[in-house]
Amino acid sequence: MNRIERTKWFLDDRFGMFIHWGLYAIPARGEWVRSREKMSVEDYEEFFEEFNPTNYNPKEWARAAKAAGQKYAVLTTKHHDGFCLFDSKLTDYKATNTPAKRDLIKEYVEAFREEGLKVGFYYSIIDWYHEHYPAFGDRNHPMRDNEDFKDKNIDFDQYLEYMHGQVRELLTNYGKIDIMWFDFSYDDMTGEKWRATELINMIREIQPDIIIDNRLGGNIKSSNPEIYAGDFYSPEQIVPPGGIVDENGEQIPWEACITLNDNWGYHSKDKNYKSPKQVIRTLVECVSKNGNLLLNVGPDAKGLIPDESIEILEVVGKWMRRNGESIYGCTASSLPKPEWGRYTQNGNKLYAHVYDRGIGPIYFAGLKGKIKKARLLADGSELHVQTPWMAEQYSDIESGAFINLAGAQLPDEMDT
Ligand code: FHN
Repeated sequence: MNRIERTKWFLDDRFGMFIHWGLYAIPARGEWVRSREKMSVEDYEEFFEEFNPTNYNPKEWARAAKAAGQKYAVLTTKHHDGFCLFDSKLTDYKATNTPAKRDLIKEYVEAFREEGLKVGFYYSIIDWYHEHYPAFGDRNHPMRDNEDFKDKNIDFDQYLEYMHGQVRELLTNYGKIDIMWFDFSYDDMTGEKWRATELINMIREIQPDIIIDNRLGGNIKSSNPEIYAGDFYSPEQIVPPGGIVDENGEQIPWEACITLNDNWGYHSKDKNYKSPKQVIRTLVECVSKNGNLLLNVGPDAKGLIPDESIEILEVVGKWMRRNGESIYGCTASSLPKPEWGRYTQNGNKLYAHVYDRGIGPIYFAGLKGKIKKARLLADGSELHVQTPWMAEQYSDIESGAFINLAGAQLPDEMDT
């Protein structure tokens, strides 16, 4: 199966849930808290000793994602702090050894599959806990600066054996997995420094259909990418202005990962949430540029997705129930971006996302005589293709068409 075949479902689904969860939910100051605050192993250990998310019910998470219109999810199996949410046989630093005594990943996979969502694993190739993970390059991770290793006998290959072994565990012990989301290469720590070709060959052997992001390194834009360049590009906290193409101008699958507030992991004081309208327009913008949106939630230490996130997802879901046809299976349109909003397209169906209705009918450049009928997606009501009186006087619009929105209440204007 090639990349086009592997990513077809992904490009149809368009909208997923990212979930950052782990010990860092207890200090509740984001997933980099240990590094940023230079906590000692002992300081951070207390969170390991107390981690017990009594309200963790991934069925609730799955239902929230499904109701929001999300078709897949990616959950952190291990973040940079090295703590494993799964019952790895290669470490004691795992959820089954905390008061939780649960394989949190097993429960996640079962719950999301039961709701019909595809499941993905996020796995950090950076590891601040493993004794043989040193810092490389000038982007030392404060918890592992060279001072820590001056007198220690580091054998990085032992870390790589551990890392590859855990990826094998994850892709062997939990059934079919749809996405492997690695995070992240940097400076000279990229590609074969992770023994990436060997790792990808192993992954493809165990889960041939799985899709993999581009963060093992390698140049996915190259017409002859390294085997570990991945199946999709993973822009973060940005929608690439012109989408993403390779050196031949061919579309590359991509997925923008975006936080709902300013943190990936739970941060109890971060109330800077995006509005539902911002989320919906970001989703439309991604699809209008041939991309996906992976929207993040950071559950708290009890295992609950914050109420603010749930409320946003509920409004997004209400919009998706009316307008999801303009997202799922859609791509960019070949038409130039209209003044009043954005286009998405699916075959001969063109979807007009009208952000600014202006006055009078809205104008569709280049579509004179090409619009057979128009319907308001939100309620299926008929809209009239209507050339306004005197329009012929404006030569620049002679190739255009007009649709009269008079009386139509646009989704943005509805109470969603
Ligand atoms: O350092 C991580 C960060 O904590 C978060 O997981 C994001 C999500 O894509 N990735 C890295 C930053 O690029």
